Amino acid sequence: MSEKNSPSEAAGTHTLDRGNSNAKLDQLERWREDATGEALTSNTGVKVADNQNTLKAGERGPSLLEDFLMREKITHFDHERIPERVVHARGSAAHGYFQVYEPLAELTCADFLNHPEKKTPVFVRFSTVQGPRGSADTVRDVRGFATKFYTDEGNFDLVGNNMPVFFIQDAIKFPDFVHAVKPEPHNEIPTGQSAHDTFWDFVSLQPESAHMVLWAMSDRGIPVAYRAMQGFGVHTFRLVNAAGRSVFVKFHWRPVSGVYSLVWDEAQKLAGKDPDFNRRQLWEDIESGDYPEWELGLQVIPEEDEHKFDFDLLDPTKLVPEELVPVRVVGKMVLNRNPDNFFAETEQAAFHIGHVVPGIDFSNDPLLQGRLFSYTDTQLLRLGGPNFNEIPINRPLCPFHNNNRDAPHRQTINKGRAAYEPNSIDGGWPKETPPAASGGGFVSYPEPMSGVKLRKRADSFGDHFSQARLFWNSMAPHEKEHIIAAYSFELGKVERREIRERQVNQILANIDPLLATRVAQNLGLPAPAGGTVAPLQTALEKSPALSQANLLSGNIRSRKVAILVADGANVDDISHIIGVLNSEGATAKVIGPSSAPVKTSDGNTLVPDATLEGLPSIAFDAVFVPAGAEAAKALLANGAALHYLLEAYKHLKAIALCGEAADLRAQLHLEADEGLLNAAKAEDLCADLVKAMAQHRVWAREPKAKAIPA
Ligand code: HDD
Repeated sequence: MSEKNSPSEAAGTHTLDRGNSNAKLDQLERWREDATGEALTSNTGVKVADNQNTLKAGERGPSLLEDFLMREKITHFDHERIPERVVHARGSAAHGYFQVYEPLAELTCADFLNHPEKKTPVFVRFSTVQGPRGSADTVRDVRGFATKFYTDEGNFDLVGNNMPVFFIQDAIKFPDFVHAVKPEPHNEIPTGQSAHDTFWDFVSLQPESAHMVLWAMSDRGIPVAYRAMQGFGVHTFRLVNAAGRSVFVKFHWRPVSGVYSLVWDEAQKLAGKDPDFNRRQLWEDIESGDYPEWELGLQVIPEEDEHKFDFDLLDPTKLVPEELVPVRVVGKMVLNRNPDNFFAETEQAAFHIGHVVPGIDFSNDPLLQGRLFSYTDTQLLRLGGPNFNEIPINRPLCPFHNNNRDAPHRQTINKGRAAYEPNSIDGGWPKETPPAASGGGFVSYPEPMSGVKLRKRADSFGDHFSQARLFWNSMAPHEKEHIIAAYSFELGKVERREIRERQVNQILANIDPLLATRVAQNLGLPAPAGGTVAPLQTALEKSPALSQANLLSGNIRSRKVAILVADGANVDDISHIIGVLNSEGATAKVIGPSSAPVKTSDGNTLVPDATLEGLPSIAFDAVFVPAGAEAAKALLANGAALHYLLEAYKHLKAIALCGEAADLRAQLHLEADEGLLNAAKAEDLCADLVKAMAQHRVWAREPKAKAIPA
C-alpha cells in the first residue's frame, strides 16, 4: 500500500496517484457497521458474558452439557455447510443494474425491455463447471454466466455460459456428461480439469459434443477475467409482444472491455499462485469503481424463418452465425456492488431457467425443456425445501402473493384464513390477472402442438461437425495453434490409447484434417486417413464474429500494469506512466524486490504495492521498468526480477523498458518487437505501450517465446 504523505514533506514519501489500484479499506469494513456497538448475544438474544470458556465442573474439570451457549454455537457451526452446486460449484457474483436503450415493444411485452428510464436490479454469478467450491478460477473449463433480473413483473433468470453452444442435445444425457467430466469416482482426481480418461471417453463416443469441446479447447476456455467474457443464453428462446406475436431469440452478453484470454502456461500457474484470480479481480474492480459492463444483444429470428437454416434452431449444439442474423444491441448491464456476504448471497442464489416474465417464453429445445425440471429440483436439496425463493437474494423485488404455504424455513407470516382459491372469505384474493399489454398475467405462447409420443432425436439434429468446422475455420492462426496445443495437452493426459485414437480419428478428422494430423503427431499416433462422415454443404465457410482476435475493445480500460522498481528508480518515469495509464482507464501497481520502501531518483521513498513474488507478472497485462542506472543494476542482479520479465515475455505481454533498464533486455537476450519497447524515458514509449496493450498480446512473438523455458 502506498503512503499518503505529500512528496513535498520532509520525510519524502511519494504520493503517487495510482488510480484504482488501492483497495478502499474503509469501504471494505462497511458490513460491520450494523453490529458495531452492539452486545454479543445468543440466537435467542441473551447477552453473553464469556465467549472464551465452556462451562466446566471446576477449573480443570469436565465440560457440562448444561452449557446452552456453547451447544448453540457449536451446533450452528456444525451445520454451516449446505450442499455445493452439483455443477458450477465454484463461482463469484456481483450486484448491478440493467437498462434497455429503447423500448422493444415490437418484440416483447416484457416491462424491463420497454422502459429505457428504468434501471432493473440484477445479480450475476459467474462460475466454472467442473471443480468444487474451493477449486481454482483459471482452469480450462466452460464459465457459467447467470443473471437474475429483479424486474417489476417478477424475476427473470438468464442462466447461460460464456460459450454459445452445449455438449449434449438432450437433457437426459446431462448426468452422463457431468459424471464423465467430474473427477473420476475412484480417486476423485483431477480437480477442475477435463484432461482425464472419463471425459474424453464420453466425448469421443458422443459426436454431438464435438462443437462445444472445440470451444472449450479454444482460448474461450481460459478467460482472463469475467469482464473479458461474452455470455450466451445458448438455447433459442421466444419473445412475445403485447399482440401475442412471437419471434425466436438468442441472447448475447457482449463485454464492453472486449473478449480476451489467458495463455495456457499462465492459466496453470495462476491456478497455483492465485486460485482466486477471477474472483479477486471482479471484487477489486468493483471496489475501486471500475465497473464491469456488458451490452445485451438479441438475435431475432421471425417464426417463418424457423426452418431456413442448415441446422435446427432447437439444437443447443448449434449457434446462429452473426453473419446470417446480426446481433441487435439493446441495452447495458453494469455490475457496481459487491455482495455483503458470500454465503447469504452468492452461495444461496438460486438461478432457474424457468424464471421468466411475461413477454419471454421457451422453445422446444430438449435441453432447455429438461433444465426446466432440474433447477427447481436441485434447489429443493441445496436450499432445504420449496421456500428458497424467500431467501433475500432470491426474493422478487415486486410484490408476490399466492396460496403456497408452510414447508421448512418459511419466513412469510401469512395472515388471513383462506389459503385456497376460489375463496369468498378473503374476497377471493389473491386473484388472477388477465393478460394485458402491460402488467398482465403470464400466458404461455399458444404454439400449436401435435405429435406421436416417442423417444427419438430429430434427424435435423444429426449434423455434428459442420459448425465445429465453421468455428475452426474462423480462428486466427494463433488461435488454431492454441486449440491444437489444448487437445494435445488434454489427450496427452488420457491413459487409454483407444480413447485418444477415437477422438482423433472419429471426431477431429471429421472437423479438419490439419487439426487431426497435428494432434495425432503430438500424441505419436498415425495421421488419420480422412473423416468418417461426408462434410455437408453449409451457408458459411467462416464466421469472423467467432474469433476473439476480432473482439477486442481497442482500448486498455481495466488492464493492469506492473511497475518494477528498485533503489534509484526514476520517479518521473513512474509518475508519467501512472498518469497515462490512469487516463486510459488502466491501473498500475508498484512491484519491489521486497515490501520495504525503495529510494527513488529524487531521494524520496516509495512503498511498493507488492513484491516480485507476491504479485508475479502472470497477474498483469504488461510490465514497465523505469530508468535509473542503480535500479537497473539491482534488478539485473535479482533472479526474481529477471524471471519476472522473462515470464512476461513468454506470455507475450507488452514490456516497456526506460533508459538503463534496456540492459535487462540485453541480459535476457530478448529481441525488441512491437511489444518489447525501449526508450530513454516513459514519455517516449507510453503511446506504443498503450497500443501494444490494446492488442492484448504480441502474437507475432509466440513462435520465439515457445523456446523459452517456463
Ligand atoms: Fe445448468 C447450474 C448453465 C444445462 C442442471 N447451469 C448451472 C449454472 C449455470 C448453468 C450458469 C450455475 C448457476 C449459478 O450460478 O448458480 N446449464 C447451463 C447451461 C446449460 C446447462 C448454459 C446448457 C445450455 N444444466 C443443464 C442441464 C441440466 C442442468 C441440461 C440438467 C438437466 N445446472 C443444472 C443444475 C444446476 C445448474 C444441476 C447446479 C446448481 C444449480 O443448478 O442451481 O440444476
